[in-house]
Amino acid sequence: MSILPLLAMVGLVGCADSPPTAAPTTSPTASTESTTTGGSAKGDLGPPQGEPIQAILTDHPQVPPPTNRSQPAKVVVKLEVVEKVMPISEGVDYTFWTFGGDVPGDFIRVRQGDTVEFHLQNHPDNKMPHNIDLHAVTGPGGGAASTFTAPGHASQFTFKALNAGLYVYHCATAPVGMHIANGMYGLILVEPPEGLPPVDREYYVMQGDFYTVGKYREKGLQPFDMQKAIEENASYVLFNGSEGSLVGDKAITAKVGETVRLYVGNGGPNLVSSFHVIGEIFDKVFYEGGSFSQENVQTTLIPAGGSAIVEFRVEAPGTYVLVDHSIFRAFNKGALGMLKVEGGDDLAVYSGKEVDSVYLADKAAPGGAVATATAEQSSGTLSAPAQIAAGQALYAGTCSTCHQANGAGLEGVFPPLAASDYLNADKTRAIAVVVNGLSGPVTVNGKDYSSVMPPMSNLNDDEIANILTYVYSAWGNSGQVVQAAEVAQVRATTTAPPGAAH
Ligand code: HEC
Ligand SMILES: [Cu+2]
Repeated sequence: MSILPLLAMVGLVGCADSPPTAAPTTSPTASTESTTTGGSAKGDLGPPQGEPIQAILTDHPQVPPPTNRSQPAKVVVKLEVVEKVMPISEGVDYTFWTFGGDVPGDFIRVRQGDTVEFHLQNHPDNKMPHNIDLHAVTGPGGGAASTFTAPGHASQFTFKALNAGLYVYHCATAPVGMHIANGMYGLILVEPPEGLPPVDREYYVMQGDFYTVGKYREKGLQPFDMQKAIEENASYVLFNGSEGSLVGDKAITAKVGETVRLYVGNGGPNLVSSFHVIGEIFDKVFYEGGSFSQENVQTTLIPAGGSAIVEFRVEAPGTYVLVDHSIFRAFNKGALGMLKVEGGDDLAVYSGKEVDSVYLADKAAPGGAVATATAEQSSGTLSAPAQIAAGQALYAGTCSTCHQANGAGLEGVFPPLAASDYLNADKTRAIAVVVNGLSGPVTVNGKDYSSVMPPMSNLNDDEIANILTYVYSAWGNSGQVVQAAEVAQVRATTTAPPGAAH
């Protein structure tokens, strides 16, 4: 049937006086034809066969192997809740509450019709009671009421996985929002009985939003901020629980010509993800983690407490960047990951330079230098070399976009920082330029510029101190050292232009 008569039918249903209960796509015939895997009524495939199976659980970004079974089984899942401090960004720590010791929690993979015996253990060192609500469960609370577990205790309940799909699980202990915001979520895949078509690579990526008392990248141990969470004013939006968890040598990988399947979840607690891979088109998206797929998708919406399965073939080598295309989240809150594809160029598909370091700014190379500088600063031993190393990492991308990697600037547009008389003459003035920006006529090394440098309001005092210390140490400059306290002083005594972030 072509789409036109179908639309006409929908129109008729809408116009008729009869109650609009049976739209074409939900009529019994339509659902039997089109959803071979769907529907809870079809999910009871009989009693479990054979010996119980211990579920293989994986940490992100890995996914357990396909179940490869043709019979329903009893599958035993043991998940331990662990509360622990881990980095949320370089030099920033956060007390996460986790299912299995990491955020997102362990990936669980079962087959439709399986009977799942679920054990939830709450580590004795924990402070909070926890439970679990699996969206794959048919039953009140998704298991939450049966699994309420105090520290040092364990609970058990059993459910039959009646519906195929990719489901979120999360803690549902009051205050629910806080438990989720602290990282208590993960994914459970219920394969259709015939399994999913084989692909070369499968990965587990899950987004979440985080709320800290300090600003984005403000160093040290950052407590949860309830008010920001209520206002949905996220400090971080992250893939796999920490900034940089899928960047550099932690990027996911594939080879040219391979097919990739991403199981993408969104734990929330608040934000909906506009999931996009820069430079790829999703050949197929099982939107909302359900049984239907859509083809040729650029960006897919993933609701909080929801998921999507995206599939694509990689045709050209390079770095593909995973983002939430609500794009400030990617470049200013951390929602950025990488897929590195190796292999020969297919110049017919794509020829030219890679996503470059200017685009990725300091996300391209998290060197650990920033963390070293932060550690030294908090122990009161911050050395100029550590500042320079951290500053160099931050300069790349942040300032180099305009002033160039070698500090030479661009004739008539961006003044040089290399051997700049303007820079070297007045340290306090240089700090003010970075904090508040600069516009209007300025003369550098005898050449006039009249342009605009926006305030670098994405940088905090430490970062500006380290960048300027690096700049002063490089390219024939004066070698002065800039302390965070000096930046704070300038910030306190000058006025930022309207619209600058603070
Ligand atoms: C978006 C482009 C851009 C970025 C990014 C940028 N600047 Fe600038 N910068 C300029 C422009 C343009 C001027 C000159 C403004 C004018 O003409 O009034 C300038 C001027 C300066 C000056 C004074 C003139 C000189 O050359 O000594 C300093 C110092 C400086 N920038 C440092 C930095 C540092 C450090 C960073 C990174 C934290 C940075 N800038 C990022 C565009 C930029
Ligand atoms: Cu909890």
